[in-house]
Amino acid sequence: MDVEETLVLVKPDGVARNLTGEILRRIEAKGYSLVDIRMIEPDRALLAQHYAEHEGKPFYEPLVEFMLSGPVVALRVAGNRVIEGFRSLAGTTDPTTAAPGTIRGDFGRDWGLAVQQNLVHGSDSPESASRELGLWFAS
Ligand code: RTP
Ligand code: MG
Repeated sequence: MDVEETLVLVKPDGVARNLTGEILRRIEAKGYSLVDIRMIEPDRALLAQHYAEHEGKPFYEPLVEFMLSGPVVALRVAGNRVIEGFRSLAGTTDPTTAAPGTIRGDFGRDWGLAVQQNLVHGSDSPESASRELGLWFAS
């Protein structure tokens, strides 16, 4: 067994479209466990830390504006190989080409905006998961 924890965010589009329950249902149906949950209105400082790797990229500012547009639901999720497993449930970044059956493939929308509204974030490595869980579940 390789039990891990990962940070999942239901982004503002997912919360606004009432998809939080559907996303959590898929996570639990896969066999992963919900360890903690918080609804958060992130500020720029939190988002700057969370998205530090993307600073300077063309989509960075629109991404931050999108993430400031409404509340986010943060999930601490545990399970065997859950970091890779959740990213598989989420599908690829671009919702237009994400496979049907994935969260982004089934529900994500590309309105031609600078940032796709792709509903969820999932940590991409054990190091990212540890760092991001510390940011979103601080204190
Ligand atoms: P995430 O971090 O949200 O789980 O998504 P990801 O790994 O699939 O994508 P990443 O490359 O880390 O990008 C973070 C988020 O930035 C937005 N993005 N827009 N317009 C673009 O080309 C573009 N590229 C990335 C998406 O919201 C993506 O989830
Ligand atoms: Mg990423």
